[in-house]
Amino acid sequence: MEERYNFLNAEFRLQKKWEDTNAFAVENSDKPKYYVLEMFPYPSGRIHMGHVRNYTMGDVVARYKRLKGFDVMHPMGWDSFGLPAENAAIENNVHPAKWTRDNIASMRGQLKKLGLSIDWTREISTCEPEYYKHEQKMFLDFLANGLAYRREAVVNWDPVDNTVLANEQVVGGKGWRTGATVERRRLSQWFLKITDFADDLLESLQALDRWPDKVRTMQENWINKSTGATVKFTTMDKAEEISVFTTRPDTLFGASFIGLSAGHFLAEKLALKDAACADFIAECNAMGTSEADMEQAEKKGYDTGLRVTHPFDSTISLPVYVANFVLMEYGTGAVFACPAHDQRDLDFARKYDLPVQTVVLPKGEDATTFSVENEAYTGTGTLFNSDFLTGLDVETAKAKAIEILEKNKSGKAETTYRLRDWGVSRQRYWGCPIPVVHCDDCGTVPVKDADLPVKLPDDVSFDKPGNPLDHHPTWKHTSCPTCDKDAVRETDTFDTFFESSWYYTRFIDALNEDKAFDKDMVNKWLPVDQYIGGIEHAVLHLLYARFFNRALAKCGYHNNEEPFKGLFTQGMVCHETYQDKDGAWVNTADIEKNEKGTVHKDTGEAVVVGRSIKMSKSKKNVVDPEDIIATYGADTARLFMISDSPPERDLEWTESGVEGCWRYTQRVWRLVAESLPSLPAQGTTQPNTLSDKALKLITETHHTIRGVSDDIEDLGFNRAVAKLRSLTNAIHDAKLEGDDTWAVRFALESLTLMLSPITPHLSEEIWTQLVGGDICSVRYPTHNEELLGVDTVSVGVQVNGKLRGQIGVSPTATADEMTALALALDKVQSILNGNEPKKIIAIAGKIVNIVA
Ligand code: ANZ
Ligand code: ZN
Repeated sequence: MEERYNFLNAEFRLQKKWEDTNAFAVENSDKPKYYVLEMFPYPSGRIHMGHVRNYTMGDVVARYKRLKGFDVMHPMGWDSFGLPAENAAIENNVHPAKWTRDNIASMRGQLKKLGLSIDWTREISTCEPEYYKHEQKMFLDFLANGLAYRREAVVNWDPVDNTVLANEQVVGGKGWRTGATVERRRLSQWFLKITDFADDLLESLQALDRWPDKVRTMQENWINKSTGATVKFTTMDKAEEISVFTTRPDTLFGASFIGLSAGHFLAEKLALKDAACADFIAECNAMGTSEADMEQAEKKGYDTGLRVTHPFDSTISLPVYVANFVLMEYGTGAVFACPAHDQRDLDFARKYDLPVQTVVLPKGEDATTFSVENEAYTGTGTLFNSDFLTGLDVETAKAKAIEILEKNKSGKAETTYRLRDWGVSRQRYWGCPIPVVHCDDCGTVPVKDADLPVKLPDDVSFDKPGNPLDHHPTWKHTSCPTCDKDAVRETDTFDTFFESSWYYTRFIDALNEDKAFDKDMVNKWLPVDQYIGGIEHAVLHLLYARFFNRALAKCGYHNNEEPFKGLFTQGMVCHETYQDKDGAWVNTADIEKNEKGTVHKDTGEAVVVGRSIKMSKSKKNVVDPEDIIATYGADTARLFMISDSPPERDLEWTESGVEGCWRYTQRVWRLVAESLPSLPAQGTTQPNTLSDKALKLITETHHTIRGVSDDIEDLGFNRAVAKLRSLTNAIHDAKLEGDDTWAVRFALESLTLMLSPITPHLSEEIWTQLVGGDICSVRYPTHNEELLGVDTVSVGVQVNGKLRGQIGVSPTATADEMTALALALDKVQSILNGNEPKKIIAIAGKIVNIVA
């Protein structure tokens, strides 16, 4: 064996071999299946460290499961529709299709350099008609099954991208991509009936026990089921009826006004005759549409002059305001306000000098003195000042109020969700055309199956603002599928979340030309066993996909409902930031650290070192994965991506960390190279007599096998790496000779196999020398429970003198090994928060004390 490991040679050669033999093709055998998937990338042009981390984690799982005897599906594709391609077309005069395909080609090359064990025969790109024709068919099936519909709606309009945004794409009143303040418009839009599944989507979260709690909570809050009542208020002249949704019917006796949203039909009706009302509505419409905006904006209203009668007492009348804090798309778009017990209502009432009547008395308060000034009381208590509800607790009063409302026919129990139907129409070119035609006589007519796909035209121009499909001279002119008269195509395209809602299903049968996929194959392969991606998709993509999969099941496509059995959201990759004396960001690549400190490598000028934050182009703190792979090799990059921090946490990129990983790979190689000449032949049976030292090494190896398997099953990659490093030290330190080298071979073979999901090139090279044959066809080592029994001791880990955890180690574990395990504990990592410990005191077999 050569003395040094030449990664350049090995990685290039092995990647070519894997590619030529399609080494990671799905077998479709009778082995148990395992489907591991990372969220597929948008083809922006270059991969970044976030991708490297994400795909490394998935690949470790994929390779591990293969060694464990599973038939593994690990595919890759491109989420390739979307606005950046159109923006590139506008800015650089390149066709979106060309821009996208070129980017895919370069990113594919970059991903291959990582040595990912992907079945590339399943590669898909969502912007190709071979992909999107199937989703056009799905849409037609949704239409036929009542899961898609068109209606006029108040929409979020992004004035920069000139398109509609879904509620999920409006963040703090701004477009999620452009940051522009979103406006409201009324447009006819296509919707998917996600609300049909609201209860199921909510209830089923309970069973997703391999999802992070925070993602489940976010979805729960997004769906936000509210139980309460709708209450009807009639104007004094009985001409109009206003229905409101409330979760607090118990507080009806504290009502002081009715609030209409600016988009409420009655508000619009009044505006026709009342110019001041119209002005106020226009003012509301210029404001952001999100709840956060409404929450923050100063409460404002317009008194319409209308008065309604109280449903419980016809002698009470209430004024009707148009109010800027009432949302159009929630409940009924109208509220009754009880200022004493709702903060928004209180702010409004104080501003317009409306009555504030308390009706819920907190425990321990006196009814004669309790009052509300500027802070509403929203807690529980006993009803008072409330006629027949007086004396009841809040829950009982709610039920009683509903009972009376139902009896009087002035209201009824009601459940509402915050979740809205998913608006999927976008006024953009680079998306999947919505396969319908508008006919003057027949209305909206679906395109015939036989005429799918409705392909995007290639010859488009971007010289006018707005939708190029709409401007195209001929594309939209067609004939009606029903009556054959001249008709016009829908020129809107689907929201690109449409494509990502089912791509994981297409991978299962990616080459099927006739249909989206074979039902039996999908029934076998779904759900995805382990899905890995960013937390930013917690409510958008992950909720849409859960819905879409259910909708497909309902249309008979397959029998699976929940698409992702296990979900893991990885942390971000961060790096220090640098600024020059004028505050301008300095590229990480231009930095040099020398005896003068941190300086610009060309000018020698000192730079200010800033906080470590998520790598981003705007802060210029990115490290290009390709540079790292070229300098250190893919295995080092992979190892570093998973070894330093728990995978759900942010990872701080440091040059020294990468170098440490590189040295470790060299160390493993050297250990094997130096041991090999004295090892017994491969397959030799265990000698009858082994020294205690050798037996200890065997036991420790079994411990490591068990620990590393458990860690990888739990996605605790950093802990697994710590154990592997510790075993490497143990092999080195054992210095075994003669018959005892049997134990060294056993330990080295096990180590190589355990490392192979993480550093596949290095491991395969070592395996060839150590054993021979194909490492991919070998099974993961199994531990022998009998050998483990008594042989661990539990050692306490202290940080700054406080006990923070326990590690299980062999009684012979060295201080260094214990330290490595202690540092890998989540608790310890979180206390260190990315900083190096100031001091570590470890006493073998007793304790590890870390000074942070
Ligand atoms: C009267 C009331 C009295 C309310 C009280 C609260 C406290 P969740 O829990 O989020 O579902 N609401 C209803 N529709 C609304 C709309 N379109 N825009 C803004 N607010 C709306 O919230 C339900 C409560 O939010 C409802 O209960 C209603 O105010 C308000 F002491 O009705 B409540
Ligand atoms: Zn027609």
